[in-house]
Amino acid sequence: MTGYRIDDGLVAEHNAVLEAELAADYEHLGAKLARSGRDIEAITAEVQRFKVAVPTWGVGTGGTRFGRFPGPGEPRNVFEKLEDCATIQQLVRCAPTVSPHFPWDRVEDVTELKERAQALGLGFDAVNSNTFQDQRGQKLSYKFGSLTHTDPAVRAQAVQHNIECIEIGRKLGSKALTVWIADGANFPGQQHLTKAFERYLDSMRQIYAALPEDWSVFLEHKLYEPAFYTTVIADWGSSYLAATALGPKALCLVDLGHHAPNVNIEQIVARLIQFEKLAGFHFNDSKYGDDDLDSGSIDPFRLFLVFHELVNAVVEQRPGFAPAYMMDQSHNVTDPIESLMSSAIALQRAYAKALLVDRDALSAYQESNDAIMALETLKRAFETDVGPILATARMRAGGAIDPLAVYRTSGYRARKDAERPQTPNLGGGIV
Ligand code: AOS
Ligand code: ZN
Ligand code: ZN
Repeated sequence: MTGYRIDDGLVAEHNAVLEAELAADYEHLGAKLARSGRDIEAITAEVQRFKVAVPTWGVGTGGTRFGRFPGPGEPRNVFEKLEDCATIQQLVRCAPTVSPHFPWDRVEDVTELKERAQALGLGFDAVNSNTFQDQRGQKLSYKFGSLTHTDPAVRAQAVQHNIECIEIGRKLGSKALTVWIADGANFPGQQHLTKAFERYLDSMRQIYAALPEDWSVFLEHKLYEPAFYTTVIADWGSSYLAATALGPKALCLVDLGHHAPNVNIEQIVARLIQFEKLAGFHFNDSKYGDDDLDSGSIDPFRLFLVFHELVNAVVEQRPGFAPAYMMDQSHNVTDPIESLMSSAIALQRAYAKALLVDRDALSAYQESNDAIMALETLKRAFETDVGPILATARMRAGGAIDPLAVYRTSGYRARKDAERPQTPNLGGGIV
């Protein structure tokens, strides 16, 4: 049974009030861009093509190891999570797929899950496995690792779980499995660094062998946490080595928060594109570590620089370039739906600005070593207010000019609070 949905009439009503003003802003921006040979319509059409997946766990309030403070009307199961994802898509129109997680989203009937998603207009993106926690009734513990555990029986259990995820994903119409493992060590000497990596490769080979023909496996690296001395797949180097050893279906996934502070992520992205190993992204933002803050909330310029590399790849027609985009954020103090909507728009914003870069000029400045003008060229694009493009793209796709305003006016959260009496444990909050 589907609960309350925002009436499309409310979206239309809101848009009607804002439409004239938006048209004027759009026209003004169009004229401005035209002066430098840019066609606003082409940019808007391109922005409309940009899509990002919502992780099912993202619509619940996140948490830290110190606590979780659930908000009202949180989804209590995957079906309710789908409703919230559909609401995000209804208003922003660039998030038509969800990325499920198992076992958090485990259901009796996978076909029902697929059908319920379809009925809400949603598809499925990469499937996420979980061997970083012990589940109730689980035979062997992952306390000391999963795919890299010293005990072959634990490794076999973890491999089996990943294969089950592939099976579920197949039924859902997904095309990729994302593997993030927490395996590592907290103390020097605790783990034989080379043997742990060998065990990882051995386990991943078995998972790789279970991939359907048209599937990929995304290897997600992370510097630290929960292991604090060493993590087996800590960086893009380890990820790249593993992906290369495994074969063409294995690709490296970049979660923006999974690097040491100030690491040049756009350079990592450029390298992975160059060597055809970029799987895609888990978008978020951070000030310190794996903060999982909203995309673009801390360092929008860095996000823009990442998108600049992505647009370069398209313009330069880099082979095998087809990255998967997902948001991986933990919403601790905001309404997750609001955060995800504004984050999706922040990604579109970075993309639109990257599309505005005068690449011919930039290339000439690079060739002549004109550092200041090269930077200016990027800054000119970054500093352009592309808001009218984003709002127009949304409106043309049937979404809201001002998604937050429509969402708040609708009273969606209060309606869900009434519909979804809470049980204490939502599960899956900490990402
Ligand atoms: C963990 O830090 C990672 O970001 C994971 O991508 C993810 O949040 C987790 O696997 C949930 O499925
Ligand atoms: Zn992630
Ligand atoms: Zn993370």
